[in-house]
Amino acid sequence: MNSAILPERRPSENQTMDISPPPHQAGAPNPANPAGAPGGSIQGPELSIIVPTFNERANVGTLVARIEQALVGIDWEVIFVDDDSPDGTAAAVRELARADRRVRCLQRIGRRGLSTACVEGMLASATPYVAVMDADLQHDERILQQMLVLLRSGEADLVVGSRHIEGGSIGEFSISRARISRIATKLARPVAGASVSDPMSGFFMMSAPLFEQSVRDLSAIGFKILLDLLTSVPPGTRVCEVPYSFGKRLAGDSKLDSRAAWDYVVLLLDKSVGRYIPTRFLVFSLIGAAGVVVHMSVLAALFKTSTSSFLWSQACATLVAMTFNFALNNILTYRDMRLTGLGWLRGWLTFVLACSVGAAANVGIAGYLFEQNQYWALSAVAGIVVGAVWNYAVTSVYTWHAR
Ligand SMILES: Nc1nc2c(ncn2[C@@H]2O[C@H](COP(=O)(O)OP(=O)(O)OP(=O)(O)O)[C@@H](O)[C@H]2O)c(=O)[nH]1
Ligand SMILES: [Mg+2]
Repeated sequence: MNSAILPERRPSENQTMDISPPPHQAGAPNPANPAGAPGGSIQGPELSIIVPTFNERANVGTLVARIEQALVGIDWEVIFVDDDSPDGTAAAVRELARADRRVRCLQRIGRRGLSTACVEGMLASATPYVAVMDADLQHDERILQQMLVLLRSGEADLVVGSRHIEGGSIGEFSISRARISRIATKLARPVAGASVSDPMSGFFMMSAPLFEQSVRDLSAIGFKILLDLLTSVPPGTRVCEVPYSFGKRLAGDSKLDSRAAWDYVVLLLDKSVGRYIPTRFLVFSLIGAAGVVVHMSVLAALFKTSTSSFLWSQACATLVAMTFNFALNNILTYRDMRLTGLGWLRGWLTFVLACSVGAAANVGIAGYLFEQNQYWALSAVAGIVVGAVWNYAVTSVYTWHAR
């Protein structure tokens, strides 16, 4: 078992320092893990196990049976959070729930997302301790007892199931996946800001009060809820790691794909620079910069290699670059509110209109500043910043209806 105390973090916008518990002293009551919380006054279960599911029908029965075996003597419940899986996972869970009141199903319609599923599952529980584990039996349920003991004793506020400490292993990862996992873990460590060896783990247990203190700081983007939590818990939080071997998926398919990789990049951005600049704005600006390259390529192709006039080439290049920017923003920046069908067309139109005004503002401001100070580069940058902020602000409201 490894343990670490999370260092001080720079408070993010909506984090107040007042709620931070002092570092826990052995023998003293720990505010993040109140002594006696699991004691006699608790009538309901002591531990909720949150299991996010998407197309895991074939695994849920075995998982419940294994949890039952592993948690003999502990009052537990399991909350499956299912995103309306087409394979009927929610129905299978309800079938189990009819025979066992410890099994619950939270079915979300029209939603996807592992992190948000975990957060909403934890919010649906009322137990003093909550755990998160996958449905496909890759997480070893036999360490749940040990995790709970560490929380009960006050030795830890958050216990991570780790594949990277002595006694743990990544199991039968292919060489390429092991390499990707190593790189992702390296990228995560500075962001997590703690000496946790497996911040990418999806298997952990924590005290409910600690979750309540952290939930409003979570990004809840993508797959990596533990990394998100590690950067959101108050300073002084005690983190322990318990080793386990990552198993083979019992049945069903992996949901790890390129979208999960992109979500991971966005989560890292959100947890680092996102404290200072909105992550969506950052991605929007990067795509805008890529749009400049597209614009120049189209302009060069039309103007240099055909008989098109400069103005006509410039107009075509502008429209192509705007369409490119819109399409990419729709796929990446606003992945969670992607427009399709007629909505896509309407969105494109509002985007082009908004960005045309943005371009006029850009040129107007840059021109005015240049007249005033003659610093051409500075004037141009100021124009670009104003145009980008305008484009972002207006399209977020009128194109994607983001709140
Ligand atoms: N509710 C919900 N659960 C999800 C979603 N995506 C994945 N899951 C669940 O999250 C858990 C982890 O997903 P996996 O596909 O097993 O990811 P992984 O374990 O990192 O990858 P593999 O080793 O390939 O299995 C599983 O229980 C999935 O069913 C989602 O969008 N919504
Ligand atoms: Mg899995």
